[in-house]
Amino acid sequence: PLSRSLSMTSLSGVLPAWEEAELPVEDLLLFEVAWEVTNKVGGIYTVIQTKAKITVDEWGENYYMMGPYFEHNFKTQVEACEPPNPAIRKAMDALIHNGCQVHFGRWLIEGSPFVILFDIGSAAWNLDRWKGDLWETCRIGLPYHDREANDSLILGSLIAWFFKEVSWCSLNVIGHFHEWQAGPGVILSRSRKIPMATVFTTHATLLGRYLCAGNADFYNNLDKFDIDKEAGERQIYHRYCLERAAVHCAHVFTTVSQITAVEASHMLHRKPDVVTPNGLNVKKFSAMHEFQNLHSTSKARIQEFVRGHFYGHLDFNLEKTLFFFIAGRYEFSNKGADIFLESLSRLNYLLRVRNDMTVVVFFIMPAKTNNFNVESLKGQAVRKQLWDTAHTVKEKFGKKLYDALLKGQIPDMNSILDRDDFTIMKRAIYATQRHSLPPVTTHNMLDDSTDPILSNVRRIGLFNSRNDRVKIIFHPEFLSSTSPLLPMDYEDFVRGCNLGVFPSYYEPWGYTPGECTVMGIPSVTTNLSGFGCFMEEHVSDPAAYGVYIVDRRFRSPEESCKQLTQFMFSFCQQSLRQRIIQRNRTERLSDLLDWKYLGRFYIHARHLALNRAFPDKFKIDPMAPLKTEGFRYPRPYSVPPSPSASIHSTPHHSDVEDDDDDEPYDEDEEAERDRLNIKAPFVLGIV
Ligand code: 1S3
Repeated sequence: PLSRSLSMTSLSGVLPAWEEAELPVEDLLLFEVAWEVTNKVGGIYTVIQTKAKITVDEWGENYYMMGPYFEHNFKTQVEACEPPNPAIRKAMDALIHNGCQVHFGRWLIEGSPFVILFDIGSAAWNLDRWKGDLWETCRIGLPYHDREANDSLILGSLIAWFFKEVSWCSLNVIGHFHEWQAGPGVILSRSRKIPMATVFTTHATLLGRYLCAGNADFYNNLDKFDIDKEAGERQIYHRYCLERAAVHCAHVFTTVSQITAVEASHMLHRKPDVVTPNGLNVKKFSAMHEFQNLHSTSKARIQEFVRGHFYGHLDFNLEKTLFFFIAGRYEFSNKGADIFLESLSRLNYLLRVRNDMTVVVFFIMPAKTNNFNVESLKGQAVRKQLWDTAHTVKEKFGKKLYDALLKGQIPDMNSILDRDDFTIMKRAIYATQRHSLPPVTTHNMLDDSTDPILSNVRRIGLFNSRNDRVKIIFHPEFLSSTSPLLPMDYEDFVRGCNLGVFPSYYEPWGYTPGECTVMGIPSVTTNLSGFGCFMEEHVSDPAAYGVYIVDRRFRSPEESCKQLTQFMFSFCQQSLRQRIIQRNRTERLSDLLDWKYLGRFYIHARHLALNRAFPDKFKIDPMAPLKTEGFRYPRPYSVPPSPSASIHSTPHHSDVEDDDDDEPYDEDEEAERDRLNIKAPFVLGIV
């Protein structure tokens, strides 16, 4: 049945339950439009892909996603089928009979949502006419050389046409559009007065991204920018006009975080109606500490890689080595790689003089390369050879030992290995000699001399030399389980690391630290990222839960560097047991990031849009606050109450030092006490 109650129960017993008026979804059709439907470009793909399950659970066969058709994506991700609803079939046919190709199927992801994909190429012959329509409608002109903007107009024109055809059916329609590329769809649908409710969500403003990348003191000057001039100077004025027009055309405007809501108010001149934070599709393991075991297995695989990469220079103790990483789109300063490197050089100094830990830091950011470099591949080959040699000698040794024991003798240990065995072993050891330092990058970089990460590594001198306690590995390609070098997919890699470091300057939401959190891996974020602000708002003492928030808003870059260095150094000072306890705490926050909880903001945005589009039919009190009650995760029971402790906020120090970082620690009792210690709820949501 499509009519479902929209009441949501608390997930874990910690989060508040929530009630919202029931919607007759059987009388409605929901369409969600994004350039990244079945088409991975960046973070929006993650949003719609992970959210699909809860939306299908609510809307069933009345939910459709819409985006561009790309043959490869369709063949690899979509199962073609017939639309179950005759109104959809009819609307598709209207376009198809006019020479525009439209494809329908089920996207093979969790929830298996229906997708309607529009072939941009097949409709491109209409471009000039549609550009004219756009100009007539809202005086926005698109230059011929901007392929992305032209494609977005073709997609938007097809979608508005499709909605026009669907509008003949008796069902009410909601269109939810994501990001400026979906902007023409909402602009044209509204200007043609198609009876439908519309929501537009921005995941980053065009100007915000450009201005931040250009080193502007963005957040202190939000009200001072001459936005039209800035857009013109960057040659994105037409895109900016599409974005701003879409924002103002939609019945409801939303964005992903409070900080981007403030940014949008200045850059787009409309205050978002609802903040719709990004969630994840959280998988819970039946065994409570399974994620700790997965950390252990994945860490062992990373250790193997490190053994190979640092062959001949393995003079650090892998049992006292931590793995840190940064990952994402390669926007050097927006993603905070600049202050990360600076802080690493300071951490290197601190570890050399005050600690016996080593930190291996991975940079996973795609850049232009010419494949893996020989030295990195050789490292793994040498490791494999040493492993084979050890295995051969072990087999021989074991057989001789076994034979001796069968005869009731203890073998002479001095002669159990013969000269040949020693020769094999010596040759294997000689093969590990190297005359260069372990490489900083795993690939041949095309722009080696100008690459920002490598240039800064040269400046701070972190070359993986023997006395460096911070080692750098730059992997300028996304990870894959089929890689010959580091055969792990991203999720397994994250699970094996100790700390994700994401000190972003421009980050409307930022999925990377959230992904760490749901896997129980601590991370560093900032108060300029939507995720960091969200955690600051909903968690008392986030650092105690393994979410370290660097202040990049009210401090100078130098002060932020100092704070980041301190976070990392304190992390290195934790005992093995403390790290285990902290991972348990980190994982406990995952319910807060689950779409099962955060999906309520999307539901609210849709209700508001229906009310604004069809006020007689869908009544809500527009002045009433969002009926979702937020709350604050309490400080973990065992953390000392003094606020000064929150910087370090590691679990309470234990006198007992475990030898095994990976031994699960049963924290049930502590978790229960934390659950009971819930503070008074407060309202969140509407900006
Ligand atoms: C944007 O992708 P990005 O990495 O370019 O959208 C993401 C999804 O909402 C968001 O997490 C991210 O901060 C934005 O920057």
